[in-house]
Amino acid sequence: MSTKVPIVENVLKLNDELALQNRELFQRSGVFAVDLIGAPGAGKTALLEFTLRQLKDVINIGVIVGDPATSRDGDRLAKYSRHIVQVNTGSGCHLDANQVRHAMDKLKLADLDVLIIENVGNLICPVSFNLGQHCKIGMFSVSEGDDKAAKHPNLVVSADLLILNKMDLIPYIPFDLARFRQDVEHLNRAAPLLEISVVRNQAASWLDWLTARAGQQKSFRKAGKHKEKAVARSQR
Ligand SMILES: Nc1nc2c(ncn2[C@@H]2O[C@H](COP(=O)(O)OP(=O)(O)OP(=O)(O)O)[C@@H](O)[C@H]2O)c(=O)[nH]1
Ligand SMILES: [Mg+2]
Repeated sequence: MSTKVPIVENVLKLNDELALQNRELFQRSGVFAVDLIGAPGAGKTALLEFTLRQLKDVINIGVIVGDPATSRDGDRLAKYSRHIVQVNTGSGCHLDANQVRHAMDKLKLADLDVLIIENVGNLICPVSFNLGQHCKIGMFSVSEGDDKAAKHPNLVVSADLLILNKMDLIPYIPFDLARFRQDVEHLNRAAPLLEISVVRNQAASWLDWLTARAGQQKSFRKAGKHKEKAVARSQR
């Protein structure tokens, strides 16, 4: 009877410890890491294809992509970057810190500015598992219906950035945009909400956000390195 809750707690505790190690590796490599969470079909991989295409001469992006059974997303992304690792989770409904750690072993972090982790399509399970990322992104799309932010408050509350994709479909399907915006604002005023359409290549706000955050991470690392050198000099 009493074993059930402690087992779940232990799993999350172990995951948190591994996530901390992942975070240290990201910090040391100066890599800005994001966890992209959204429902199946929200357009996560489409957004990453667009991003890799648009930013290929600007920043080096690696992707770890989680999927229960196929390498299809990884194959799509491999057309645009050699820094792609596909993780099959089988019956698992989310990626965990250990899977990300193993996938990171297949990447040269030192060559990257940004690592995007496309989580398994799911709005619930991935939210509880810290991967060591700097930012968590919650992605919704118009075709899922305007009630999804309200129905999945844990994702909205914990996200650093929210994306609403498939804005091109607004004229064709019932979607109360004002209500969706209101639900998001009610749950999380701090996270920006970016309304985009990947198929129309209308996602400049996302590219701006990503490049700005990647730049901040790089300067943070440079400042850290200067500080380390200054401390080493003062100890000589
Ligand atoms: N209309 C429209 N369709 C889009 C847009 N972005 C993506 N799609 C389509 O949505 C479908 C799902 O896109 P994916 O990128 O595979 O979605 P995903 O979130 O990666 O899905 P999973 O990996 O299965 O969770 C594809 O048919 C895309 O072409 C968009 O902005 N507008
Ligand atoms: Mg995908």
